[in-house]
Parts: sequence; C-alpha cells; structure tokens
Amino acid sequence: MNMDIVLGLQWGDEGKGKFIDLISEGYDITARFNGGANAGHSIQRNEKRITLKSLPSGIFMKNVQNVIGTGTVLDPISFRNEILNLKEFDGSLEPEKNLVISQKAHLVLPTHKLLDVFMEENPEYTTIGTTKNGIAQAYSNKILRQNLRVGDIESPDFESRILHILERDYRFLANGDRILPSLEEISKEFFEAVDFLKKFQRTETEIFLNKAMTEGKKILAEGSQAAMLDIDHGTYPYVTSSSTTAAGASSGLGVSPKKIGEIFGITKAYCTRVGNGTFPTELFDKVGEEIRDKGNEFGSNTGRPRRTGWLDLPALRYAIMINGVTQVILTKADVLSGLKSVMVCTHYELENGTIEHISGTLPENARPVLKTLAGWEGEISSLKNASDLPEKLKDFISFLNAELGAPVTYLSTGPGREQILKLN
Ligand code: 2SA
Ligand code: MG
Repeated sequence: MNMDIVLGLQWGDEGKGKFIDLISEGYDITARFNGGANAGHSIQRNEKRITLKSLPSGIFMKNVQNVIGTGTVLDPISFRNEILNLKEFDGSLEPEKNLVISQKAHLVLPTHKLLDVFMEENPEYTTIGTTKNGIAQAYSNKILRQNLRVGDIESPDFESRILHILERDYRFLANGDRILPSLEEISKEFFEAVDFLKKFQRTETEIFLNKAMTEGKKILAEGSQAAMLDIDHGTYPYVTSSSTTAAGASSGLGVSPKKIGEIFGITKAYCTRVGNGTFPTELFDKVGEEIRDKGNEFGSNTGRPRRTGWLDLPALRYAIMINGVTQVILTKADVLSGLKSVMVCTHYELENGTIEHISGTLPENARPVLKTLAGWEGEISSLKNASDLPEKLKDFISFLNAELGAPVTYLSTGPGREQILKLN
C-alpha cells in the first residue's frame, strides 16, 4: 500500500495539521486533495505557530514533496500571501522546489469571493456561515463547466477569458446598491498573483503521484475540513463544497482506492463547529464557554468563535464507517482535564426507536442521549508515557475503543509537536 490518508471525522479543526506534521516524516509526499483557502491547518514549530491554508503540511520538510491535487481549488491571491507568510516564518524554505500543483486544480477567481459574500449576506439565499473564500462558487462553476484551471494560465487567451468571466459576474453583482471594488483593481491584483504562481511547478499530478508509487514512494493524503462537512455525506446544506472523505482522496488525487493503506481519522474529545447547521450536542452554558476558551476554539483563519459541545458518537461512528477509518487519533483531551464529569452522546432517541449512526440528515426531533463519564484531572500535556495518563482518561479511551469500531492509537496532549502519545 502506498497511500495513507489523514482526515477529520467531525466538523473540522480536529488537529489534523499537527498530526500530519508529526507523521509526514515517514512519507515522501504529502498531498492535498480537496478544498482550498477555507482550510486552516495550524502547526506549531519552535514556539512559533503558522496556519496553512492551501499548502500541504509537509512543506516544512525539504525532502518531502508536496502536492496540491486536482480535487482542490486554488486562489492565486491567497496562495501568494500564504507563500510570503511561509517565507517570513522560515526564510530557509524553498516551496518552489518541493511543491507541485495540479494543472487540473480549479482557480478561485476574485468574483467567486465577492459572490460568496453576496450570497451569505443576501436573505434570498440560505446562509451557510462560509469562510467567504469563494469555495462554493469555484466548485459550482467547475461543475457547470464554466471555470478555468491552473493549466489555463499559460494559454494565450487566459487574460481575455478571465476578464470575460469577471465582467459577467460584475454585471450580476452590480445589480443593486452594493459597493464593489473596481474591476481594474481586482483584475490587476489577480493577474499579478497569477504571475507569481507561474514560479511554481505545475504538472499532471496524477501521473506524478502514480509514478512515485511505482518507485516505492509513500504518499500521505491530507484532508481539509472533515467528514461531516462533506458535500455528499455531511450535514447538507451546511457543508463545504468538496469531497472530504477517503473516497475524495482517491478521486481528488487520481490514485486508485486499491493503493490506500491506513486511514487515520482525527477527532477531538469533544465537538466543535463553525458556521451554521445541525449540532445536537451543542453546549450553551458555562462549560461550553470554558471549553472554547481553554481549547482556543476560534477559527484559525477567520477568528470566528467555534460552537462547542459534547462528543457525538453516532456522528463519529458514521464518519468512521463511510471513511473506513483504521486508526482513530484523539485530540484535545487535555482541554477537558479538570472537569468533574464529561458527557458523551451514545445514541439518539426518536419517538419510535433509536439511532446509533447519524447520517447527514438527522431528523429534527431526534434527541441526543448523553452518558456521563468521570472526568480526569491533572496536567497531561507534559506526559511522555501513555501509562502515566490519569486512570479516568484511560477509562474514557477504553470506552471509545469499545464504542467506535476502530482503535484509538494516538492521543494528542497539546498543540506542540512532541505532545502526542502512542497508545497500545
Ligand atoms: P466554505 O467556506 O464554503 O467551505 O464553508 C462551508 C462550511 O464549511 C465550514 N468550514 C470549516 N469549518 C471548520 N474549519 C474550517 N477551516 C478554518 C479553520 C475555518 C476558519 O481551520 O479554522 O478559519 O474559520 C472550515 N472551512 C470551511 C464553514 O464553517 C461552513 O460551515
Ligand atoms: Mg482548521
């Protein structure tokens, strides 16, 4: 097996970036297969923290190749900012050398972002609570077969085709009393960013990846967002617009499912969600606030406060099932440390029965049934051995092992790189 996958099992922000950063040393390539600048993968290095958006987390390792795959959408303006930010973070990094971008990844255009804001603020549309990065607009234009791709930036009529789209979108956006930036301004910024993008390697990443595998190289596919935000399987319409699942990794990278080995699913010891949509175990009390503050639960890019709630096992079982998760990585148990008791939703009750797995469409009247477990105490962030964990936390993990159908193999104990314990 040549490709392993890391993905989020909840609504994002499970700590994927940190885990990927830890294990990516064991891989030759890390690859992003979905989403775009809506992602925020936070990584801590030498006391400094950086949030990656479109870049794969292996970008810090010079001997790791990084791929922005076909299933993603790339915003040249955001990409340029991200690269400049990366170089400021560590001037010795050379992403021109260890990054390869798919020619078939779709471009996010400036008007996609304006349209995203327009739809979010216009009561005639459902408000999703998006990151306003134009993600849905880029993907919908892809599906409409009206969009341009990274490979198009070299074509002689690229500029005129882009201008045609921008002008058309502007005619739509200008309908009403909205104040828009000038078209000249946004197109200038866009074309400058496209020139910057030309410094980076662009290729048929499917061929690059499959060839690498025939040479025995190992790939780590890095999921953005999470299972419950998947366009097909998530809590529609409050989802993102890409395929966030293991199957999405396969199609987004052009790598056969036969090549997939481990599927690492990341979950927090509780739940968070940003944006709108169903969240049955949400907490509206002091405990919820405490978790938000202690867990620093604010959007890594947008700064939005995240909604917090208890762990939702039916949702987690569902996410594990649709992804075929082989190992569960548990994060942020340290945030719950000190609570007298913690709760976990074990199933849902309906008028005429129970639900053990929720799928994206949980019936309105489903009531979460919560089980109370004893809390744990003490500072676990500096522990070096899993055997030293508080007994009550060990019990919590054993409980999850029995409930989830996939083993919890790692426990993250803090944001730092070394703060992770391998469990047996
Ligand atoms: P979009 O922008 O169209 O993908 O938004 C659609 C829904 O998907 C959710 N979404 C996210 N949820 C959690 N984290 C995300 N990434 C950033 C982070 C978010 C941030 O890691 O912190 O900085 O606020 C992410 N990206 C998309 C979004 O909230 C909508 O519910
Ligand atoms: Mg995030």
